[in-house]
Amino acid sequence: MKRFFSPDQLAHAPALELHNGAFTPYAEIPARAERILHAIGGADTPPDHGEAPIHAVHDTDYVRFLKEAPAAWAAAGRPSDPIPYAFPIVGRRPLRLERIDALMGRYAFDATTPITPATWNSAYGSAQSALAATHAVLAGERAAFALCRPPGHHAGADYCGGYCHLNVAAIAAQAARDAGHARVAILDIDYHHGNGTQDIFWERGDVFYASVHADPATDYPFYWGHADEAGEGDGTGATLNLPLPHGTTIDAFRAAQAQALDAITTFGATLLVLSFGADTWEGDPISHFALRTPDYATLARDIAGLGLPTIIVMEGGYAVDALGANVASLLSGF
Ligand code: OKP
Ligand code: ZN
Repeated sequence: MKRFFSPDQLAHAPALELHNGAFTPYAEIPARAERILHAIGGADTPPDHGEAPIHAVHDTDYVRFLKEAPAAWAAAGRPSDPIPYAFPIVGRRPLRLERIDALMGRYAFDATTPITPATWNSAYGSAQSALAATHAVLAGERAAFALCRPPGHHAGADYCGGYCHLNVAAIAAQAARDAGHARVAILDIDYHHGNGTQDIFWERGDVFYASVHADPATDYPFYWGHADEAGEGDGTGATLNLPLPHGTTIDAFRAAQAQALDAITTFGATLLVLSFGADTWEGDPISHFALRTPDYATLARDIAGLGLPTIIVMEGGYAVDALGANVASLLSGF
C-alpha cells in the first residue's frame, strides 16, 4: 500500500496542553509519527498540491490566522505557546477582532491546541499527505495511507481544537468530490467524535459522515457526537453517530462499525475516507475502550469488504509504544 508522510509534519511540537485543569506534557507528539513510520517501513514525501484543496474546506480568514497567530502572540510578549483562554460563546457576530487573545478564542473551540511557529508547516504537510493518498486512490490504488499528524477530525471550517488544525479527512473527501466522485463517505473510528468533520458536512447530502466513538456524555468533545445528531437541511440523514460506553471491546465496536458500513452502502458512496485513530486501544493513556492490536486487522477487513477505494488518514492514538503495531495491524487488514 502507498504511504505518505512529510518530514515537515515533525516540527509541530507544543510543550504543554491544558489537560483536566493542569498543564501536562502534550500528548500529540512527533514520536507518534516516528513510531508509525518505523513500523510500516517508511513512507513517501507527498508532492505539493498547493493551498487550493485546503481552501475548498477551510475559511480564508481561518487559514490566515493559523499562519499569523504565532507571530502575533510573540509580538504581544508571550513566552509560552499560543493557547486561547477567552471564547465568544455568546455568538460570532462580525466584530473586528484585533487582540491576538480575542482571535485565539474566535478560531478555537478549546484550550488544548497550541499554535506554534511550526504548526502551519506541519498541518500543511499533514494535508498534503492526505491529498497524496487521495490522488493515489483516484489514480486506481485500492487503498492508500496518509500518516497525518497533526490530526484533523476536530478541526472545523473555521476553528481548531483537539490537537487538530486542518481537517485532513474533509480535505481528502472534498478533493475526491471535486475529482468527480458524486457521493463520498467518511468513516471515523477514532475514540473521539470527529466534531469538525461532522460540522463541515452537516448540511451536505453528498458526503456521508459516520462515526463510532466514546459517548460524548462522558468524553471529549462533549458537545457533539450524540446519537440524535443526524445532519440538517440537505444533509439530513447523512450523519450517523454511534456512541459507545467505556470498556467497549471488539465485539460491540465491530457491531457498531457494521451498522456504519451498512449505512455507507445504502448511501451509495463510491469512495471512502477512513479517519483512523488507535486511541481505542486498551492501553491508551487518554481513552477508555479496550481494543487489542489484532482487532484493528479485523476492523480493516470488514471495511475492505465494502469494496470501495479507500483513503486512510491517521487521527489519534497516544500509547506511543503500541502505536506502530496498531497501525501495522490495521493496514494488514486491507
Ligand atoms: C484528539 B483525537 C481531556 C482532554 C482532551 C483533547 C483530546 C483530543 C483527541 N481531559 N484533550 O481525537 O485523538
Ligand atoms: Zn481521538
